[in-house]
Amino acid sequence: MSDWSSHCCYIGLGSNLDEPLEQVTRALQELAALENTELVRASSLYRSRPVGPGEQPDYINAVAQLATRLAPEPLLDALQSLEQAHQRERLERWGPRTLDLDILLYDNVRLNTQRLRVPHPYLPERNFVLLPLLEIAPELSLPDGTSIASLAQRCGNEGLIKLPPQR
Ligand code: A4P
Ligand code: MG
Repeated sequence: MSDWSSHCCYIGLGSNLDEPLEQVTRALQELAALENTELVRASSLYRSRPVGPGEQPDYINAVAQLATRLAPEPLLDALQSLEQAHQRERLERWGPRTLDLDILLYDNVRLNTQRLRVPHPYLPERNFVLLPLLEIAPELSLPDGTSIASLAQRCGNEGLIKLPPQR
């Protein structure tokens, strides 16, 4: 679907509750099935140490590249419906969750509205986002020209384990 009306975007997936490997694997299939959207590429799955409050289980993270005709807000609506379908409950900020779907990048668009900030504000400091991104898009840069490779190098790979392909 890579025609003039489709947009290139990157989605961050994360889960640390109720069989996280299955949550993320299923979410990748669900992204592929979204209306007006194709899954172009998916990273490996990564196990990561939690960033956030208290004791929480490790996360499974991944990044997906989509080609979509959805504008950013309708895309966010679609992602939030998927989160709801995974029985996501919003209990506390950065707390444990069955599925978190973040729009990391959407073409070279910059948005800063109440509902949507793109590029995702924490992208530059999170290795569990940067290393999967680097795996599927090694030449990628932020809208301001900063390369993902340079950010990934700065973050390092502490607490992050790339998992072998799932059967
Ligand atoms: N929102 C704004 N911009 C965006 C965007 N680019 N993509 C708004 C998606 N949503 C965006 O999100 C709150 C609101 O953010 C949404 O209603 C949407 O309008 P949320 O998912 O309900 O809340 P949250 O996820 O708890 O907060 P936040 O600040 O989005 O947290 P993050 O950044 O998603 O981080 N540790 C590891 N190892 N791995 C993880 O994946 N994830 C988090 C959550 C914390 N620690 C983690 C991980
Ligand atoms: Mg989120």
